[in-house]
Amino acid sequence: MTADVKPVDELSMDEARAELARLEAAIARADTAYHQNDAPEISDAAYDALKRRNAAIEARFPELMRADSPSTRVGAAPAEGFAKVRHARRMLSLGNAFAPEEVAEFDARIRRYLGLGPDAPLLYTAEPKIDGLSLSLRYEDGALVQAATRGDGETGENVTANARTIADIPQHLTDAPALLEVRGEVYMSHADFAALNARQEAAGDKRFANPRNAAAGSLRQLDPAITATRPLNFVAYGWGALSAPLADTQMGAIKRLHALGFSTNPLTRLCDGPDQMLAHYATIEQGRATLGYDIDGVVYKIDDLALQDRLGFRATTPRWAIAHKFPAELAWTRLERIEIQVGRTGALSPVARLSPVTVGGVVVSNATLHNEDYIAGRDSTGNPIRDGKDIRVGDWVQVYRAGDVIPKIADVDLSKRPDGARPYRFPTHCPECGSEAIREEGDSVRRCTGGMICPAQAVERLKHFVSRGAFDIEGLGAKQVEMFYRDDTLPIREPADIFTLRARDAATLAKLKNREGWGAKSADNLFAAIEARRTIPLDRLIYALGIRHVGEVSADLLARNYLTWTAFETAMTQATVGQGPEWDSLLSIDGVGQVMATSLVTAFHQPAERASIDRLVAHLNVQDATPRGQVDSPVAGKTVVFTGTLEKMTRAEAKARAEALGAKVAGSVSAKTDLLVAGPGAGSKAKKAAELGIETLDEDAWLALIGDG
Ligand code: 9MJ
Repeated sequence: MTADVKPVDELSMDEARAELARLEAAIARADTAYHQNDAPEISDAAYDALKRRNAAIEARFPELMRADSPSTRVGAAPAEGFAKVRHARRMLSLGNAFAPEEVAEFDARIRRYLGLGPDAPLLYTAEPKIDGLSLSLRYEDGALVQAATRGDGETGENVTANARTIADIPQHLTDAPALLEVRGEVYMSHADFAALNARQEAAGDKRFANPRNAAAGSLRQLDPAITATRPLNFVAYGWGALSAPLADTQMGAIKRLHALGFSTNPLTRLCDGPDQMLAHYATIEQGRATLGYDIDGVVYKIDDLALQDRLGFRATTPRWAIAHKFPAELAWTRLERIEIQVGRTGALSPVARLSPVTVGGVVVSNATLHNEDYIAGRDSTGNPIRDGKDIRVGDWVQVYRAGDVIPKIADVDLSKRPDGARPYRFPTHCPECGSEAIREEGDSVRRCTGGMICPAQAVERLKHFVSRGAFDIEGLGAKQVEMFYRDDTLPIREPADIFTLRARDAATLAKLKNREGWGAKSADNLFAAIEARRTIPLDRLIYALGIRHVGEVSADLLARNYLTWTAFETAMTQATVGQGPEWDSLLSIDGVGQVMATSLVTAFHQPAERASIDRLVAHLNVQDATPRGQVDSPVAGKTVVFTGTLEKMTRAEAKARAEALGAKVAGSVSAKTDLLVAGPGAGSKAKKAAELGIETLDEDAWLALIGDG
């Protein structure tokens, strides 16, 4: 800006509008030069002046602020990342099927759940499964207000400014429900991918491995000006929160989305059962090479939306849809060596280091070898796999990968086995701490017995502790945790140490602030991020403990069942594996089985582990959980027992409905039962409930109570 520029106060509306357009173009040009071409055309000070002038004019004329204004962009701060967005309705992933029998089983499972006979009509949609990344677009009163990636399904990244640059994404809708979240896939066509890579190469930038990576890399650009130069497509296939239904059927809803201006997949078909679904799968698979974009399977969905609603969800996937994946892609390469990684629970995992090879467009140099039986050519029950062929260092092996999963080894070419290759000897001691590694009866995995003294286990536990679903401490990721673990002046050896970091003596802290790559500001930011996590929801804490078999979903179940840390901790302390009321009550939680329950109780009774948990919790303020399901339903928190024949729904559906409304469903009547729902033929349970004075309803009264009557 030069000195003769008019002060903002003196600008007319038209002058302001014209200048904003000029500024927007100048800033976009500077962004591209800086971020994309790595060749800045103006100084940082001149760039800042443009942004400040833009912001000052917008402040005086807010009505002129454009949706794509440079001030909504984060391009100037590339290190900060995206803001997080909590999805109004979870973004789910799909369960997988690989064989035709699994598709038939999917249909049978749905019929069982809904209580439909094998001949009752049941329609499905079948559509290509695009291999891109999912995106949720939120429209309010027809205007696009937010775009978010899936993330972990609950929380994604706010990529609104970037999504606005995609031509397939309408900025405005007419005749749309007041609130509409449209979900679909962002992807890049083969032709655009090839052209982008050619441009990258010409500019000396890195090439993308495949169209999906290119699409993800382009959408997750901190600078929307770069996204704008990337040829991205969007296809709509679903929806999230809605103020009014789109249609009665999946097919109808897709047509409605199309009418609203979204691209939808023209290969979507209505099928009357597994035979037609498999026929359409075959058609799509045959046409796969000429589609012009990557797909990795076919998605089947129940067409009737009322049935989708009744079917609902399992932990992370809908019951009403499944992805039928194409067979995995294969390639041959040489096994260079086998390395053993030690995980957070002490599991010794063998990893194949391979001569790099391209499998389905991705360069693969590692594959999992699962466990020692797998290397030896047998499964966990001792039966041969790969016709009993073992895997040896130096062998030619066939690698395959399906979708996102870690590559695996499918086969060995014995004709190419080098002379003198020896069977692999699985270590009997931990390669990290030297402790004995043992294999318990019935376990396919050998585990290090070093526990807390094993540095590999301790570091992996810490990495888990700070991971996304756990404490998720900004600035303290896997890399930093490794550094702190190995640091002798300012060590973090267990989770509690994270919360004492700041309280250590001043001289030690000064060392952190002077350390290379740290500086006073990043150290202060880290302390602030740690402070922010001293208050932690119960489910995150349970998950963060890293107890075997307790994942995020289970941690959430446990939290919603016990509600407070004290209740949870007391129950785990008082429980004995295999007996007693605390044990029974733990097992009565739907989703908690013997294996998880044993693992939990054992962890709380292991003195070193227990002491470490206690040291941690002393530093925390644990937030109570809310009970499962809807808290405001008339049956929330009640224990319900179903007995006799239900006529309007199957037992499985009744149980899932009740649980979704916050009720606990038990198998037998006891003093803790609040309600008995008795259909015709109810026997001893109805009698016992009458003796105990427990309220008993018939099926219709139950449906009326929960609002389904
Ligand atoms: C893809 N990737 O093409 C779904 N998808 O539906 C289609 N993904 C989906 N549907 C529910 N066509 C969750 C994911």
